[in-house]
Amino acid sequence: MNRFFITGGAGFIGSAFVRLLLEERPSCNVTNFDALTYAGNMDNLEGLDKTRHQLVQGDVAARDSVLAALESGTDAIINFAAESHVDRSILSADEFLRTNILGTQVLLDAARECGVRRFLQVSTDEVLGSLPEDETAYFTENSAFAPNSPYAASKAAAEHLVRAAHHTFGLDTVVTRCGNNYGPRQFPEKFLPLALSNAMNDEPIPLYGDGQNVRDWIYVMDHCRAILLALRQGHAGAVYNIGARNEHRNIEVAESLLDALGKPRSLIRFVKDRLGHDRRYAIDPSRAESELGWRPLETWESGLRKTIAWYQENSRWIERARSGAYRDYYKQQYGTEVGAA
Ligand code: NAD
Ligand code: TDX
Repeated sequence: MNRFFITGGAGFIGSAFVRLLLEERPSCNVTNFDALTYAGNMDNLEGLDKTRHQLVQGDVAARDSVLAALESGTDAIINFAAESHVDRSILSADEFLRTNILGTQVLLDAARECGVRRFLQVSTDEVLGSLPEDETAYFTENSAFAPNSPYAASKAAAEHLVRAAHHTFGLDTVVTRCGNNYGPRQFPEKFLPLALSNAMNDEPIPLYGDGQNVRDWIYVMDHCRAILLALRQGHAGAVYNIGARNEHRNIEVAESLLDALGKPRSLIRFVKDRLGHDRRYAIDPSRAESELGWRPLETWESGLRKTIAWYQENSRWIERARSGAYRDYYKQQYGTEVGAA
């Protein structure tokens, strides 16, 4: 495989994947198809080899734009494009349905029409709902779907459409389902970069509810390496759960960040809980480990160290991300201004 059509490649995970691909495959060519929404960031593409990477601004739900950008001879579509933030889906779900569901179907149709060899859907553990706080319960590839937020429901619908394209039309598809990513270039609406950027500025960290919800954290490049392996070695029609066996309660994450920055734990503020807040996510990645030979390279400690260092060295990136429309969203979500101590 040498010609890749990557959607959402200006976002957090997509841009990390483009970087990895250009490094790992010196002769590959990447079309990066991205609508450049609030979450798409040209800064994320700085320094990439322009001779092998072309950004095309376009909407995955617009059939004509997708077909115009998708060149014949494309080997694989990797679909990262999505509205990705749960809290925004609770405020308004329309864009989630359009991008995440209609957009996925448009891409599946285009893949068939243009003879693309493989379609990889980047999905999420959230399609499986919430686990009890019992450490022996894990999400497997056979767990039942139980999406609880509009975001999760839209990603579940997208997965069903991918499954249907494989079953009905024989399209070669692979689905990867990952947990909570963290690392460089994550938009500071998500918990970890929000907590980190607030703490760096001596601003409070808003913790929803009792702060005891559990997430299974993975360093973004480990997720991207798993996607690359699934693309190359995954079975047609298969689903792979990707997780680093790294569960932490939200309060522990906040405390780890504050301790690493030498900031007081008094910066933690308990705020109103998220509606329908899933209690625990935990992934069993055995299939990815045995079939793909995948293992995470970063520990929680090394991943956090790299992430904190990146945000400390890239204050201009954070300032730009925390300006403009972000300020309106922050006020609506938290009832306080960005920067309010
Ligand atoms: P992100 O919000 O940082 O980036 C999304 C990208 O998609 C942006 O560049 C945006 O401009 C683009 N986009 C949005 N709507 C579009 C449209 N209509 N047409 C074309 N491009 C559009 O998201 P992320 O955190 O990088 O997540 C990437 C993918 O991984 C998503 O599909 C998400 O559901 C999935 N995922 C994310 C996580 C996580 O922890 N962030 C975990 C598991 C799965
Ligand atoms: O201000 C906050 N305070 C807080 O306590 C925010 C934004 C979040 N939280 C909590 C909610 C969650 O329990 O932190 C946890 C993580 O929240 P998010 O970063 O919003 O992630 P989550 O809802 O778990 O979903 C993420 O993982 C799966 C991604 O955003 C999804 O795109 C991915 O599919």
